[in-house]
Amino acid sequence: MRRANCPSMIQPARRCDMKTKDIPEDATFDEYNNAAGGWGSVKALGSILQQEHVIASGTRILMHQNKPEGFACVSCSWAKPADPHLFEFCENGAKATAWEITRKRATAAFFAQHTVTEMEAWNDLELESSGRVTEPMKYDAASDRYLPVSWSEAFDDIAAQLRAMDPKKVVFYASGRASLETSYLYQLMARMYGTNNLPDSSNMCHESTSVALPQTIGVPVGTVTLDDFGQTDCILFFGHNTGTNAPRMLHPLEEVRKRGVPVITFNPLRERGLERFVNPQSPKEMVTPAHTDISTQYLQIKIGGDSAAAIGMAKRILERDDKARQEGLPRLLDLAFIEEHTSGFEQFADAVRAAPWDELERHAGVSRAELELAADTYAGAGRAMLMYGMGVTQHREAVRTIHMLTNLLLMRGNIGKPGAGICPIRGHSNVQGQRTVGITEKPELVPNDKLRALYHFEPPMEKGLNTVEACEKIRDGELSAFFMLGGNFVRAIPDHGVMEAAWRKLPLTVQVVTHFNRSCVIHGQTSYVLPCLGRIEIDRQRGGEQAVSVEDSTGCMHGSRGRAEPASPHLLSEPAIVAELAKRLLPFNPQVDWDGWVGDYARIRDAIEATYPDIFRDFNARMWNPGGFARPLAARERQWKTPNGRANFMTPDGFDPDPDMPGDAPEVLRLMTTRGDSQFNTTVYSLDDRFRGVWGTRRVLLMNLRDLQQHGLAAGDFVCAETVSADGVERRVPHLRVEPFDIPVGCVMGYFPELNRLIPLFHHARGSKVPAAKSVPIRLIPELREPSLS
Ligand SMILES: Nc1nc2c(c(=O)[nH]1)N[C@H]1C(S)=C(S)[C@@H](COP(=O)(O)OP(=O)(O)OC[C@H]3O[C@@H](n4cnc5c(=O)[nH]c(N)nc54)[C@H](O)[C@@H]3O)O[C@H]1N2
Ligand SMILES: Nc1nc2c(c(=O)[nH]1)N[C@H]1C(S)=C(S)[C@@H](COP(=O)(O)OP(=O)(O)OC[C@H]3O[C@@H](n4cnc5c(=O)[nH]c(N)nc54)[C@H](O)[C@@H]3O)O[C@H]1N2
Ligand SMILES: [Mo]
Repeated sequence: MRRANCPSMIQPARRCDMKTKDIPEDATFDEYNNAAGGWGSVKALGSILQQEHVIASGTRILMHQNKPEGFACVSCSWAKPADPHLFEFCENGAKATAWEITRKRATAAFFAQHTVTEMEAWNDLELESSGRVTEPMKYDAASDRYLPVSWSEAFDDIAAQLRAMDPKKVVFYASGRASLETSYLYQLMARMYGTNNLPDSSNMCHESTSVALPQTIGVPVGTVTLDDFGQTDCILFFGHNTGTNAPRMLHPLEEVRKRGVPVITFNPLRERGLERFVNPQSPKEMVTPAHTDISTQYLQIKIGGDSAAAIGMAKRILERDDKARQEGLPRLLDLAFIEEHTSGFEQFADAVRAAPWDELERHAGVSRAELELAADTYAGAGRAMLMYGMGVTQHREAVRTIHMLTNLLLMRGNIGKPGAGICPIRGHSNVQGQRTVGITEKPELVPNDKLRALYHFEPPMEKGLNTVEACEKIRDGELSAFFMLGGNFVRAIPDHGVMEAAWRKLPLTVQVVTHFNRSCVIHGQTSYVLPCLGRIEIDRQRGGEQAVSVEDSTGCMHGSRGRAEPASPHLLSEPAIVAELAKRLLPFNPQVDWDGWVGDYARIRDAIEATYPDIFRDFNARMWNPGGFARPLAARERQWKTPNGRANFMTPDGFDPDPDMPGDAPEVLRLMTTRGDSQFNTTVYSLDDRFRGVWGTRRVLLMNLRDLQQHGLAAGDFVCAETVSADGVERRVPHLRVEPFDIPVGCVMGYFPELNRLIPLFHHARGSKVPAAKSVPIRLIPELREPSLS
């Protein structure tokens, strides 16, 4: 591309003296013209099985994925149908499986070869490519290496250190992968120890949902189940990259589309999976050029434009409804529903009527005509569902946006009837379930009476720390220990520059993991890495082979039985790790039979049922129901567990999606940090992002051609990205290649976690404290090229 010489060109605030070097030059960019799924998926599946050396075993194991008596996929949390396909897994689920059952091993010999300082220079892919950790390890400062340690020594020391600490200064984090059984034991241990410091990955993910929905419809989770797909007349789809992050959902979407049902998508990027899909399981589609068009209307809104888009649609519906009323025609609003079930409608409607169209268009980044068309399609549908992902939840005003999306549904009575509802698409395979069984920092969400009665202890009633609050305390040197049940916390959180430095000062860090990752490299003063069985592995305990259970995005609980031989004979299961620590940490309590629980997980499920009888009735029997069993959800029955007992319309208190974004500075761009096709969160399988045509690099910023030209940049140039913030902290990521992309003007896309250094810790959602990873104000500083590279 030629360097444009544009008169209105933005002059960089200052030049960067940084020179671009050490950049692998094998990165390529193209336009991906194929559909999602199809032969591209089959090819990708073959290469990951080969990469992890598990072609034969992987293929055998995959046949059990998401099947009755098989294992629940460790990748996304999408629903598992009662009548699974022959291959009830997607390309990315298969990648996650291959990664877990890999033949690569990070043994004691591996750790003897590499100092931790040396591994600090490794990227996420290089770190986790070391394979499965095979035995417990402890950091040794003298040799700067992780050395093997026995399980009992590790548990004794961790317990002794924790006992000497103030429980309020200890955090028990969980990533959303651990089973219901592990999660229940984990929260119980933390509470008996004396803390509600139980943040989980949901604090970086759908906590905006867990805050917003109880206020509007009185439930913390979505109301849609798989059955609703068969009965819906319209789907509104906000801020989710389905082809990559929940590909199995493309099957019900495909079925919906085959019935001619409209799907209206709101996303700054034209995500391939939401445009075209070839079902790899359909022989006909695989051998013909056939594909299914998923979206019938695609609104390429600006980053953060969702509230304005929803209000614009609501405005159109009100305008048409007002007219219908005057003319005595059928109304667009579901007046009976609004009257009988809701509160706050008039105030909401007044605010929407008063919202100026030009403001809405400016914030949404799409035209009034586009919003009106979307509204008309929606209003023409009897039953509609609304789905959304991180494009909605990871914003400063995410809670307000979810309120606005819910308003849109309530206007037409689209909650609590078949084929209708709201569907937050959760991330981790059991992130919703962990919250259900008590992993939360909010004591009011816990059945404390039940815990008291069952275990004869006084649960702590003081609010615990969520993810951002825990980070603030670590930054300020106020915490003593951080225990991680899964996850790669240090890498997943914002503000790497500030947080990595602070993390090293923590007296104790403990990580229960399958793979060595950056949070093991950036460690506390005493640091343990405790390797556990993965969910795909056979879990043998005293009472025989054990099964676990998870809750999917649609509130259905499923059993899961591991099928692969464990990666090492020295691994412990997650319930065993929690129980062994709890036994040493807590005073003896005859009400709590840690050993009995670990010997037979069915007894943990009995305890879960005793604690949550409404949700988990007949748990042990029903967990094997085909399709799982659904938790009761009041909103589905049009019962509203809100403070006022009604479904609540929420009045918008503004349209601006991001108070941190300087409105009058044209050089400031709005950055979304998002996932590529070859990663599961911070686990990076390869450097490619097939659907976006990015190959061989993750150090890239994709931007509108006009922005490139305005910045005097050409495709392939390198820049340093710098956060615009007033707190005086310099946040920069150098050596990023810029490429033109189909994205609205002013918006930029880049990858998580490489760009997390740019997100200030204070830049989080009002109300839910989810880091606002999708709207970071940045400016670009051009880099000089090394003569050899130019
Ligand atoms: N293969 C794979 N599967 C996964 C994961 C993974 O890493 N890999 N991670 C799991 C987890 S924990 C989670 S939380 C989910 C995440 O799944 P997603 O919710 O899809 O998360 P992201 O990959 O961050 O993609 C965000 C999407 O929102 C869009 N977007 C960004 N900003 C906006 C905005 O302002 N408005 C709108 N309307 N759209 C916007 C982006 O273009 C992108 O399509 O996936 C889960 N499944
Ligand atoms: N900028 C930006 N930041 C983000 C996001 C974003 O979109 N943008 N998304 C946020 C979201 S939604 C999330 S959920 C977080 C998640 O971010 P992460 O913490 O990265 O998520 P995980 O996939 O849980 O963590 C990966 C690690 O889990 C360990 N692991 C894998 N399987 C198991 C197991 O069975 N048991 C145990 N104990 N450990 C296991 C492996 O060692 C692996 O290194 O990142 C958040 N951070
Ligand atoms: Mo997530």
